[in-house]
Amino acid sequence: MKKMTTEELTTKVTTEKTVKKKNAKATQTHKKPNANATQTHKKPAASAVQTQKKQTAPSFDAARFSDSLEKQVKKMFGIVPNEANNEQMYKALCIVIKDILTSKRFTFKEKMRAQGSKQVYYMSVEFLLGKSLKNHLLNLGIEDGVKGVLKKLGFELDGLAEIEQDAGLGNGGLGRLAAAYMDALTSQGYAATGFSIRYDYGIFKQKIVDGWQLELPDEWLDAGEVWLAPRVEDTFEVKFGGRVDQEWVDGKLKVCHKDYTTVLAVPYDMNVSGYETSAVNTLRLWSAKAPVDIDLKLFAQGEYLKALESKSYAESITKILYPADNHYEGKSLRLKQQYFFVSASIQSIIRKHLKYNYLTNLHEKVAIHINDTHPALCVPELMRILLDDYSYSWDDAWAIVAKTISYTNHTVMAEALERWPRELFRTLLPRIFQITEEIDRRFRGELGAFFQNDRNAVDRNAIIQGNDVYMANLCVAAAHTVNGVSALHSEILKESVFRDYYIMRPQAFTNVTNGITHRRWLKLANPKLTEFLTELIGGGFILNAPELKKLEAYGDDKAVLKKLEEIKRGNKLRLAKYIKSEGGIDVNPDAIFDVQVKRLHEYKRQLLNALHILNLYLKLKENPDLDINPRVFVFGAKAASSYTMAKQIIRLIYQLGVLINNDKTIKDKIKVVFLENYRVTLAELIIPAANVSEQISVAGKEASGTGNMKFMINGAVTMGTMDGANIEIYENVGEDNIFIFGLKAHEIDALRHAGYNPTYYYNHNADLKRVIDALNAGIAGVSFRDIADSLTIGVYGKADPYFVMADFEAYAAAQDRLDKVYNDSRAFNKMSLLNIANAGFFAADRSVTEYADRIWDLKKI
Ligand code: 26Q
Repeated sequence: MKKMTTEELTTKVTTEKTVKKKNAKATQTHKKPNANATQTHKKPAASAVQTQKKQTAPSFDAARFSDSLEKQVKKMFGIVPNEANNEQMYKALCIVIKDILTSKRFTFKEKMRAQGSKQVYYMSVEFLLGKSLKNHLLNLGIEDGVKGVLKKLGFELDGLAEIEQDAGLGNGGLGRLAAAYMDALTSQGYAATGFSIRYDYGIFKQKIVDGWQLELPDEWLDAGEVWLAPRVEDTFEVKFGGRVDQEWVDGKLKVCHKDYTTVLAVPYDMNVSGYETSAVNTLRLWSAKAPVDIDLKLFAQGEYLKALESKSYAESITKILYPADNHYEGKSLRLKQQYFFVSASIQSIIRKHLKYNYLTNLHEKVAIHINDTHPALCVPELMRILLDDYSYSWDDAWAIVAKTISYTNHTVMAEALERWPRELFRTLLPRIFQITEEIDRRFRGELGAFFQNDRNAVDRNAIIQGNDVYMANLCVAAAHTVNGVSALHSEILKESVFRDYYIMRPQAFTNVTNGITHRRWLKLANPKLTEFLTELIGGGFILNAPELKKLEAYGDDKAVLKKLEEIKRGNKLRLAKYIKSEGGIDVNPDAIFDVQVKRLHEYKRQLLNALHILNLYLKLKENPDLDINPRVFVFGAKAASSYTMAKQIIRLIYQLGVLINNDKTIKDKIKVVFLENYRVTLAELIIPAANVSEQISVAGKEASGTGNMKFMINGAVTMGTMDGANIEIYENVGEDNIFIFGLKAHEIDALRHAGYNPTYYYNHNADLKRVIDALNAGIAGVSFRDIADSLTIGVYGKADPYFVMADFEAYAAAQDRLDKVYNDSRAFNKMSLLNIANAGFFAADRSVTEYADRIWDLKKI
């Protein structure tokens, strides 16, 4: 097969989408509701009134709710509501909401049972949920009602909601996506269960001290445990270590796993609510527990530490979330975590299925989805149960597995692909390893047959290669469908990462572009904007995001544009207050708020942003009257604890703040703010306040990105490269409403191929040279020679592996363009409006519907 160039890839993606968009435009029927828009948004449309009414569900019974709350306070704390403090009221309120959801869940389960419906099981080591209280109230449509009840009792909902801590059971994009999909699946009325780990400690709390990142433990359970319901009766055993023998049992040769260590998996269930639906789904989190707390025999012999060993072995498994994102490390505890939650989940799926069904029809009732390779052990674990516990033949078992499991890939970066050392795997999971070896043996046979015994083709695609087990290969070999998370990413998978597999089985590959929970990012995070949109175009977009398109009709309406600007300014003021109270920095709400918030990684190129800021600063020093709009550069990012360069980049941004924010000579033209402990809740404050969304990864590396979508729907304009979902944002919003710069994926490949020389740019761009020299000389007294070296000569290996130097000039030019456009506030506001209007495609509701239709074969209940 002819290899497509990445250039063709980008153009292919682009043209396909353009055609689709043109068609969509052609069939678009809605018209601008009223020519006199100033009037229009004063007089709410009839549909808006309806939606607003719907918001406080007619079924809300304030007296009953108040009564339940009172009873709960009494039961939990033995007091009456006006004796309760905020913490007590918060906990009681959460329990009342949890009970409402649980009773809805009963009804929903009955419906599912009656319909014998198929379910999807979404397996993910991360679910980055954020806060739940307000989200449940929004979904149940009782926010206003509950506010009223609390008021009467002398409490403020907002005050109570602040007590909740983020459930940070994830690092970033992949974890947030899993949470978004549970919400969307539920809102769409699909039956879905999420499976993951009940980490005692979520993603660390970040403190910045003198520019250094410090990591503190995140004890989310203190305020988060109220949402969990232990289901001790559904505890399962998970077996580690030991050896595998074969024994004759009842005339049959049986596999016997012996001398293993048992860990108990105890489930804690969380309700997942959806918007205006009778559906309530479950997120099941497994916690590890030892079968006995203490070994009495050893204790009696005086072996006190040994007597406690099994307890600490077990409990370490679900103690903490690994804080690394897009980086693989072969830690045995991590492998234990993966097998632990996978084994418990698969056992639980099978037990439930067998209540009403036979195993042979598993795929008719069950779809198992693997979120990245972390749950890949689902494959051998399901095989193990079918073979060892239910005596299936290999071929029959494999047929079931292959029809049931699907897999999403989230990265093409080599350092993020999981590869477990064979010996570690074999010792920790001897039976699972045997099965994996057999899968590999048979798969090698298939590869050999297909590639006519081309040894290289077999070796490079096998599951076990040398001393390593390649988890992505295991997933692709087993899954009936493999998908990428944006159009470009899915093309790259087919053309490079999984090229041979694609040639073998093209029908197995597809794309599902990521989506976001637009209700959280609009209605919860930006209520003023939501209210205004509802006045203009009705509230239909809340359930059906593509209706945002109706907003296009107001693109030239001065009053609407002005109002949008006012709302944005209000959100900027809210953020400015936070910046002042957290960091003591004064920022001007009339400046451009230019934001880059996401995990810190070199490929995401926060460094490119920092170099541009430094460049601007040096220009301002030369000419304090430089004609630019005032700008506030806002950053938020956690770095993996062992990622030295990432931490150094945080320090650079911090030092830029020290240098720039205190320099009176530049007349407050620019400010730099690094907000510590970026998390979902902080994103809800920052994103609605952004004018500019920085999405500047090196092309070909960001699988999709989802922050880009959250900014877009909140009216920020993207400054971005042609990478991941930026390409689809570009397609949807049109080239005039986005700032695109830099090398395309195929150009990056070509440059890499030709031999990339970053010092060329140093020598040929005077601005860049000055910036790099300044890093060497020091920023506010701290030298950043290591960063400068990494860009020019290379510290560990190649210099500038993410092409910062190559894209610098184009980036600076795009920033200049943006600054010029901002001079015309109407033009900029129109861009902002068109971004909101065209963000509908990026709703998770659309993504999960695609998964349901094209991958899981799932019907709404
Ligand atoms: C693996 C093994 C050992 C330790 C850690 C890991 C690990 C953990 C987390 C590897 C990767 C992750 C997370 C990856 C991630 O968040 N990827 C992002 O997924 C988003 C949702 O699809 C995309 O939008 C982003 O582009 C992608 O970077």
